[in-house]
Parts: sequence; C-alpha cells; structure tokens
Amino acid sequence: MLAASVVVFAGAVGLLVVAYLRRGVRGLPFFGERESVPEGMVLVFGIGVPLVALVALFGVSDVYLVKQTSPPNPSTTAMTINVIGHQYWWEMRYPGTPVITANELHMPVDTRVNIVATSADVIHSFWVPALNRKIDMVPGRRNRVLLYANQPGEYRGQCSQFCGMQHAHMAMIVFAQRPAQYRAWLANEERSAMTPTTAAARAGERDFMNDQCASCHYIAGTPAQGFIGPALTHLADRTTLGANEIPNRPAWLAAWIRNPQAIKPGVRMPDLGLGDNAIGQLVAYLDGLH
Ligand code: HEC
Ligand SMILES: [Cu+2]
Repeated sequence: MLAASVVVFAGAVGLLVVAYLRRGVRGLPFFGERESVPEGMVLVFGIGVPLVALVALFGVSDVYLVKQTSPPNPSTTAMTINVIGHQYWWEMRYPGTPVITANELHMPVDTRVNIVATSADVIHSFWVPALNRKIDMVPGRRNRVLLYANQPGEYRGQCSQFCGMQHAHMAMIVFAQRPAQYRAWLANEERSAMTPTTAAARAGERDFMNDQCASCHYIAGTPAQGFIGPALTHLADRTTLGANEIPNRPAWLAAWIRNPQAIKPGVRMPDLGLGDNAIGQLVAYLDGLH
C-alpha cells in the first residue's frame, strides 16, 4: 500500500510540476490555456487512475489483509487468553486455569493464540504491533484477534484507543516463550501466593489485608479479593509496575506505594498516606510473591 501511494503521490506532484513549468505558456498564469489540457487527461488522471487505485487498495486491505489477520476460528487455535482493559492497565486470564495476572502477557511461541478482548470500563484497544493488527476492547463485547509469534522474545503492546489521562502509559509486554518455559511459567502462576517467611514480610501481609489494599487487589489464597487493580499473586515475577511504567525493583515499588499519583497522575490507585515503616513491610511482602 505504501508503494502504491508513493506512485500515486509522485504522479500528482509530477503533474503539478508540469503545470507550474507550463504556466503562462499560452497566457493563463498557471495551467496554460484551457485547450492545452486535453479532456482525456482529466478523465484518466482525475477519475480513471483514482478509481482503479482505490478499488485495488480496497481489495488488498479488505480481502487479503483481513483474511490474514482475521479473528481466528477457535477450532484452529491452540489456546485462548482473555484480556480485559482497565483504566490504565491490562488484566489477563487463562481459561481452564486459575491464573489471573496483569500487564505482562506470556504465550508460547509458534502457537496460534486466540485473544478475547473486552473492557471493564471505557473503550480501549489491544495492540501488539509486531504480532498483529489491533482490536478494540468494548464493554460488554468479546472481540477476538489472533496473536502469533514465530520468534521467542519480548513484544511491546500499547492501548491504542484514547481512554483517559494515563492512556499513553497503558502499555504491555508480551513474552513469547519456548513451550517448556511457558509451561513452567504457567505452572507457577497456577499456585496460590507464597506464604511470607520473614517477620517484615509477615507484617507486610497483615498490613496489606487490613489496609485498603485488599479491597482493590487480588492475591490468590488470601483474603485479598479485589479486582479494581491488578492481581498481585505473583507480582515479584513481573518485570515492570504500573503497566510498563517503572521497573519492578524494591525502591520503585516503595515509591509506587508511597504515592502512585506522583508516578502516574490520575491513576485509579490513591495515595494512602502510609509511613516509611508500613511501606517497607509491604515491599518486603510483595517482593517475595514469586
Ligand atoms: C482504590 C483501589 C486501590 C487501592 C486501595 C490500592 N490500589 Fe494498588 N492499584 C490500583 C490500581 C487501579 C492499579 C493499577 C494502576 C495502573 O497501572 O494504572 C494499582 C496498581 C498497584 C501496583 C502495581 C501493579 C502492577 O502490576 O503494575 C501495586 C504493587 C499496588 N497497586 C499495590 C498496592 C498496595 C500495597 C496497596 C495498599 C497500600 C494498594 N495497592 C491499594 C488500585 C488500588
Ligand atoms: Cu486504554
């Protein structure tokens, strides 16, 4: 399509240059005399060429492109992952397993993955440019798109439908993994959260359950059953926080809990006004959730 548009654009500019060079040739300032432009040229370049070019491009995009990338027939895909858009993060659920995770999507390489996309609030759009076209995430609808990676690696995804203040920072990483690695990841994700082992981490767990954290976040196997924010069951195994906004390291995690609004203004997690001690304990707890 780019090649076709370059040819058409170059043709149009070329005709403009010809017209400019011929200006004033027989009187009129720009286009010469009317008789000097044959009617046939107007029909060919004004109607014929655009008609043929646009119909051809329409055919390419509507038949070829859509066929190549169309929502897969579930019987030809090996697996399904449900992805739910939230302001401003992504929830992933793996049907047939208890796995609920966020912002980092793991999938096996060389496998046709059926993404079922929907939204918990406003319209978002799921887009991992290296792996396929985008698909809108509309509340109450289940749209599908095929994801296929033929190389293991990390692929960046981005919300591509304006969804509010932090829309630009609603990113995602897709980890396409070799099957054995993927199965190991999934097996670990299926487990409930690890029991904290140090005194600080145990105190952090108590804080988490007693504070407001548990009303917004889900940690499998604990009383934390909220779904306003991302599931944190295996938070320590994610590489980023805040939908790919900051690295998942203890100092950044502490900064996030201290005041998420300073990192992602307008985010749906409030500044809870916690002291250093409580923050340290929460970090000790969350950082042990492998
Ligand atoms: C009112 C609901 C709410 C409360 C209360 C809340 N959070 Fe959050 N939290 C969120 C939302 C929403 C996000 C997602 C932010 C984003 O990236 O857009 C989030 C993100 C996070 C993340 C980053 C997760 C990730 O994978 O990116 C951590 C860690 C976190 N919260 C910890 C806590 C802790 C600890 C507490 C208690 C001190 C807490 N939250 C209280 C709503 C809440
Ligand atoms: Cu969005």
